[in-house]
Amino acid sequence: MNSRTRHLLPAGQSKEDYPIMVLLVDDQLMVGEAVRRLLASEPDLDFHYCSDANVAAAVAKEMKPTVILQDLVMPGTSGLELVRRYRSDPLIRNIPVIMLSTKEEAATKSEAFAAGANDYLVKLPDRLELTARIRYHSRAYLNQIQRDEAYAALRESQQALLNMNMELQRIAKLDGLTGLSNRRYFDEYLSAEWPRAAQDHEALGVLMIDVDDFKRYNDTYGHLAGDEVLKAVARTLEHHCRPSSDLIARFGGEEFVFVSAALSADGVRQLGDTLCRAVEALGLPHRASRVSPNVTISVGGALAYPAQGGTPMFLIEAADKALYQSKEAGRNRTSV
Ligand code: GH3
Ligand code: MG
Ligand code: MG
Ligand code: MG
Repeated sequence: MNSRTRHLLPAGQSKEDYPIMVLLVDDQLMVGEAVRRLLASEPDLDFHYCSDANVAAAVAKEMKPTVILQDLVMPGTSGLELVRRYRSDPLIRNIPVIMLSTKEEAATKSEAFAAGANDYLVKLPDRLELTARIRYHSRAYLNQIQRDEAYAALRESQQALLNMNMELQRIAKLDGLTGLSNRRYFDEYLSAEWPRAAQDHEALGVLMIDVDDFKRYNDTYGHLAGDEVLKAVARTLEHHCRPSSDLIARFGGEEFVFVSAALSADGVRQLGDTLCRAVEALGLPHRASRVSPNVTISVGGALAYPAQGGTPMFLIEAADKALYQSKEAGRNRTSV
């Protein structure tokens, strides 16, 4: 039983134990008594009576009957007007309405159906016919609620699947340790950025970033401490990444890669220097390092103009060569 049915039926009721509930709206108390007597011998029918047209809609909303027997001619608000009122209220608009009237003209009946009535009986109807129609309309109504409920549950589970799918797609792009984009997403991103930059006649800058003497770090402080260093370095690199033009990813192991569509060759070098200084300034002790008492990185940068040809792979290889030069030249520096 979901929220939808709970709001259509009174609290705590399920469809199975929900009796057929009849609400008679008729200004004549004698009619009210007569219908009560007609239905008294039907144990599955729960009878309620309202003589005041002004409160009928409110009573229906409160009671949520499975069928409304609606008098046609009432002082003040007419029966047709009341039917229209039920139909305009989302909480009760689907409750079936059987019109009760002394009028037998086809035109009157036609008008009642046009206003939204489901059925029309001439007063006072025969007990067998009245109860048959009450049961028929109530059952149809309760079945409709059940279909709505099943449909809502289906929609809910479809939405849950969609959400799960979106979450999986998001996670599939991320590196588990650092939360940065992973290698797979980096490759995808660069393959898409390349033709985009070619079309816009923009340059693409790539910086390969590698933690210095990291094997020695692990050997000295342990692999778990090494993981913490990778996370701290990742946060620092991420800090310099502008989402509108840049992507920072974990390339693999202790290597990261930065790609930017907003850099000149000078910009690549400056960004590399900034990143080197920022990581060293973290002050993460590295007593086994041959470079510095703190953890440092080396950076290799390269710039390409995709409009002039080439491939993303050449750009990465160029940055990798520059990184090798930084390592050769003593580490904790940038080469372009
Ligand atoms: P260099 O300055 O030349 O880069 O020396 P290096 O020791 O950093 O380079 P090397 O390639 O010899 O070693 C890289 C080390 O990074 C070895 C490997 O165990 C470690 N490493 C790679 N991935 C991880 C990781 O996810 N966590 C930890 N703690 N260590 C990692
Ligand atoms: Mg009347
Ligand atoms: Mg390495
Ligand atoms: Mg290294």
